[in-house]
Amino acid sequence: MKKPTPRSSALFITCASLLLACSQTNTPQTSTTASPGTSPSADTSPQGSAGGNSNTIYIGIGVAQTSNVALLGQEQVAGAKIAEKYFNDKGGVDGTPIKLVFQDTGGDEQGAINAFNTLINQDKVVGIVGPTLSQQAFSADPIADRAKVPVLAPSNTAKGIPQIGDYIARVSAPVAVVAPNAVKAALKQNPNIKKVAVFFAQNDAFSKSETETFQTTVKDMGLELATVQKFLTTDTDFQSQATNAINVKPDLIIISGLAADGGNLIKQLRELGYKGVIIGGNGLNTSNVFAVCKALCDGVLIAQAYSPEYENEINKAYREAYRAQFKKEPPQFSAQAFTGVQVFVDSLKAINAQSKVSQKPLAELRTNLNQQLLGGKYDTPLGEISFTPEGEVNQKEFYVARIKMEADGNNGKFEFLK
Ligand code: 1QQ
Repeated sequence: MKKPTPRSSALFITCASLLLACSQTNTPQTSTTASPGTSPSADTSPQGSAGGNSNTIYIGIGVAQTSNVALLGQEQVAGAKIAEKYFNDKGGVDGTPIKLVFQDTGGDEQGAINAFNTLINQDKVVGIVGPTLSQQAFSADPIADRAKVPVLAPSNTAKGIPQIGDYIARVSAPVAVVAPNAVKAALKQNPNIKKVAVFFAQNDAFSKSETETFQTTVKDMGLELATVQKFLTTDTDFQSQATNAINVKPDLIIISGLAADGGNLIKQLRELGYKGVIIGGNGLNTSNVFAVCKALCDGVLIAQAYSPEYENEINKAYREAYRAQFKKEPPQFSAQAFTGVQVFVDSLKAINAQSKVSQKPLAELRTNLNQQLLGGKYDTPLGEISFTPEGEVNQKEFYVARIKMEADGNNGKFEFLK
């Protein structure tokens, strides 16, 4: 298994220091994660067999392994790999191992479309966990839906994702239920907050959806929405928008964007002298922003759909495995990717109890799997979850964390608020 540290530091150098180069979307590369010869596209199993061959079940992981979006996607790869080992150590699907097939989506729509097509047609996976962004899901998911391949969105939180089609469900709770928790926490921290400035990335579907929720929440809570500033996820210079916002003297600034842009915006707001509370949205929900805003990330509030401290057996096992490998607490995006793999595995086991998964034609198995997963209940690292018939996740517990940076700005962590 690849060591995570060199990979993440390489990513940091590429993405955090060379933001301009990195913000251009890379052409997706063939995954280096599926080792040559074991990739299902290279195996000799008969066409149409059950998501691989009778000895292995293939599950697709189509997330961002390159581009700035990999700041989020690399955490998904980590969570999915922990799930693969965890479930295979437990016997896979009643003795048949699972194998994850990784296809890099890069950061844009075309990359996600290419990865999904490869997973569906070449790798012949039973289902797909992916893509990373809602912006990608709105383009790639319809392809899986038309091919009748179940998709579990591990991190797509925009409004409208489960409604893309019958084969699309998500384990990532929508912004509409997660984001308002951060505004409540900000008011608890500072009850004198009155004026709010909101920022959002206008070229990203998730950011547009999340800002709608934030703006509605602000108004519903009787706060003044003093200004709304727009930017692009590819921007690195926020001087004019930051100055516009600071000029209205806000007590709270709320940012809906992604990790590199969001981190830079926080940094520039603080450098320009803003001292009030900052809320970051889900796109900033990664310790990879620490390298961008360093000590200036300190204090930022971010709502969470996962807590490492959640008490159940599977979270304990997942948390231990993650900490052993990465020497830090597991992040939300890893937990959600783990959960996506888990829902597929648990559902495959339930199907297998009725009739042998390994003997089903692939098309039939994909359809059975979609029906089965929508009807189940799952005890996951996110807590107990289930789905509405449309594929929306039912989840009970949400949290808010505050970024705590060490004074030198080199290390930090998410502290969960009580
Ligand atoms: C979405 C998101 C992103 C921030 C996930 C990485 O929530 O695109 O829906």
